[in-house]
Amino acid sequence: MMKHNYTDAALIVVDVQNDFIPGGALAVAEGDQVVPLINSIQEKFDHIIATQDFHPVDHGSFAANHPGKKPYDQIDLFGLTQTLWPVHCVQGTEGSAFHAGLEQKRWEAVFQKGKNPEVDSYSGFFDNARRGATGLGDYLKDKGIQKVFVCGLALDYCVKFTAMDALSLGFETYLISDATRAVNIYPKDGEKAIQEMAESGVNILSSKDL
Ligand code: VGL
Ligand code: ZN
Repeated sequence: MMKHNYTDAALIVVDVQNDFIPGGALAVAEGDQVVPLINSIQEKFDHIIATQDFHPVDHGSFAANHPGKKPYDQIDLFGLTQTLWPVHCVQGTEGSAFHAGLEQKRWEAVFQKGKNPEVDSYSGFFDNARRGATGLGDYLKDKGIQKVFVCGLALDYCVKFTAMDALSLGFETYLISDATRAVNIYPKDGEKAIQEMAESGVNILSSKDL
């Protein structure tokens, strides 16, 4: 694997927040294991951006807001199929905070998402209906970024959607496959996500190849 030139590259650290860490409300198995790895990966990049899942307590993706429904059920939410989640990453709570061991000193910006109660937002760029943009795409273009490297949580949701949107916006897109973990509601969801990304043109690499 060729070593990269990072002047026109950005690292996007997706949703490394307490609620996605073992012990959190929507725990991702081994989610804590990406933290030291992401800290060392950050040293390679001049541009580091983070995303933060940041829901109001009345968010439509929470099973608790749909009487009779339970987490991981699917519903129609204003015309889109929505997987229902445990209450997680509520604005201002400890669960929404970044993991305490995650290095944040060199972050340029944090893009919050999932604030509209009527639509979920897995991607750091757009909500799931693609009605609203966070500004991340324009931010990266304004900085002259051409390559986007994605890591964080969770592989089968927010990491995948962020990488796919980066690709659709014309960025050369890379998944750092050892710096992410999957929710795996169904076994192999993580593997399938990698396959789907690879087939779409996302470059899959390991942190040792950076
Ligand atoms: C995520 C489910 C719900 C994620 C966020 O960060 O992958 N997954 N909200
Ligand atoms: Zn969420």
